[in-house]
Amino acid sequence: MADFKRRTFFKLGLTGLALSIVKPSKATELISGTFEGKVDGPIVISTWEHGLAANEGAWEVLNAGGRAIDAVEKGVRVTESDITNRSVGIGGRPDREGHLTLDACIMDEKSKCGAVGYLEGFEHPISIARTIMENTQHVMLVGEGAEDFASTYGFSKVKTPLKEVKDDWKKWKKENKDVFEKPVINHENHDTIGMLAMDKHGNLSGACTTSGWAYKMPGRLGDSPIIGAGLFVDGEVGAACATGLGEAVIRIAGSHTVVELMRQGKSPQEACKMACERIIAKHEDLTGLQVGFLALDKNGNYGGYSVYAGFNFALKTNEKTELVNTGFDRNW
Ligand code: SD4
Repeated sequence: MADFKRRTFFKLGLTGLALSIVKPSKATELISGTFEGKVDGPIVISTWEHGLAANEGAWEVLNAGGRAIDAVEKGVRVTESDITNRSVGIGGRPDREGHLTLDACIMDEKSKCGAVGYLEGFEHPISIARTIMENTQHVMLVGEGAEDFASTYGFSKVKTPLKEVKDDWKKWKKENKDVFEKPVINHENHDTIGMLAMDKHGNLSGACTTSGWAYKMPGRLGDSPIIGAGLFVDGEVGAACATGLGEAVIRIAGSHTVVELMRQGKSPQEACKMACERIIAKHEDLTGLQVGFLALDKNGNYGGYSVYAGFNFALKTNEKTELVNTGFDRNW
């Protein structure tokens, strides 16, 4: 399944921002589902192919009758520890100055949530986000404050970026001297893991974690650590998460929008589609502007949708282990 995704890069004419896009996936033997469905019993869905391994981690908890919040934390930790993954966790790509800064958030069925942003030198931002959720009156800590908090709570430091990632960055810097000296935000690839789960008690939770936009401007936060943008859970309605160009997701409070549409009676897949349509309506130039949403409602209905073709998600239930292509608005 190597070379599953290919990416190319375009510039957004109007804004001058250079944006990343995620190109269509090739079919694999694992793609056998439809992009919407319903299950009884525990379920976990997560973004992209790396979600397959992450779902297995989450499933250990769900299958043992554990809580959705524990499942999503355990699940995305698998991806955070995967040093071959260049868009999540310790293997991620750095910002334009060479600092790998990580963003994550987590939310449970009771609207308890925690988030961490611009975190450098820790392997598991998702667990730090959960520790913030459970041990402070705050929702989000960023930068040095978050790092001090993590150290206080016993998280150990790791050295980032990895040598091979640093070498890539040096090469990028050399080849993009103009961009580096006059930053216009960057133009590299990025994916994220967003995960949604429902446990056997019907409780929903979600997690989202990323290294964000590769070679981003220092200080940039995307949607992934922002509750309501990269992730939103309402235990009485459903849960949603996002991947793709974070700035576009933030502009429409994407995951919150999806959950509110489900509250109004839309199916998860319809809600994801409508959120994509809103993004399309709000952006004059959609060149390379890929965003994908996943959603799961409290009745076990799930779905996904993306602006461009090529977004997929991993699904795991008692009956199924699948990688599923979502519906989309347009081809590349
Ligand atoms: C971000 N939304 O930082 C994240 C990156 C991502 O697929 O999801 N890429 O904007």
